Amino acid sequence: MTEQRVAVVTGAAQGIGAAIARELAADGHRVVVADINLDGATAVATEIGGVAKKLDVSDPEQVAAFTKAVVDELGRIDILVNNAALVPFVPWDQLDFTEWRRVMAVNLDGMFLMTKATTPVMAAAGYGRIVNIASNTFVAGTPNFAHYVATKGASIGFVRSLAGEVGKDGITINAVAPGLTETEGVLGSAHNEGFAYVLPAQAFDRKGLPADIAPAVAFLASEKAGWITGQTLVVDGGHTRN
Ligand code: NAD
Ligand code: 4PL
Repeated sequence: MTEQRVAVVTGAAQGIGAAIARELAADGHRVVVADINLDGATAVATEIGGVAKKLDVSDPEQVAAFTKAVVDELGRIDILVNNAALVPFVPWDQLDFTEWRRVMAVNLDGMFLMTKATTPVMAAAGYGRIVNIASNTFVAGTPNFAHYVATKGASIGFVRSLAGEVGKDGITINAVAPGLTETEGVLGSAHNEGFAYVLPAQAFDRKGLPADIAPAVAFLASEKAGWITGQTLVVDGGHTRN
């Protein structure tokens, strides 16, 4: 096995983030399970021998305190997975500026704040792996959450632009774009009905699961993926083909 790394996964109390935390732990890394839901984060961290931290990624002060605490306690941050996001279902007629800003704060401000706080730590070590969790909705143009799809397209643009700036510091930054995946969040929302149109478009006739997404993230977070940066890997059972 390769050297043990410290990995931060945001929004890792459940769903895709929890599966990524499990996968990175299975690869031998020390995983910080960060989430606004501390109870859920603690359950995942206990299961995988990681560390749970309460964190709202949209709050600059919390992000600063979190980053300092991780570096003080674990000494380094080698891997950052920007997974935390709001996944709303809001048709255009009902989308107002308050709802727009709410989603931008978590999905975009959170990605910016976490990346901004972490890249100096990685640069000092001359090594880093950043993976943004985007979505295949940016490819498919899925309706009923234009604000969300805008944030996922933005996360891909961010990866493309930043890759060239952080390469000199040994840092790669890539995106993984999942398709519709059966998570707690999806099960509790109208997105659960989306499987009816997604399954016939996929190459495989079953629902995507969090464990289907995590290996792609773990690969891009590995030392082996060091020649890959600025890219987006769609992981959606063939639903979209870009
Ligand atoms: P989910 O709603 O099941 O879980 C999201 C987690 O993020 C929760 O534990 C929640 O507490 C946490 N969170 C929310 N706001 C936060 C904040 N401000 N700070 C820290 N943590 C916060 O979501 P999911 O379905 O597992 O989605 C995870 C990621 O995958 C998201 O980026 C989502 O956009 C993306 N994605 C999901 C699907 C899907 O179909 N499930 C498809 C494509 C992309
Ligand atoms: C195809 O990212 O990729 C619904 C909800 N349908 O969040 C997503 C598809 C959803 C998706 C997503």
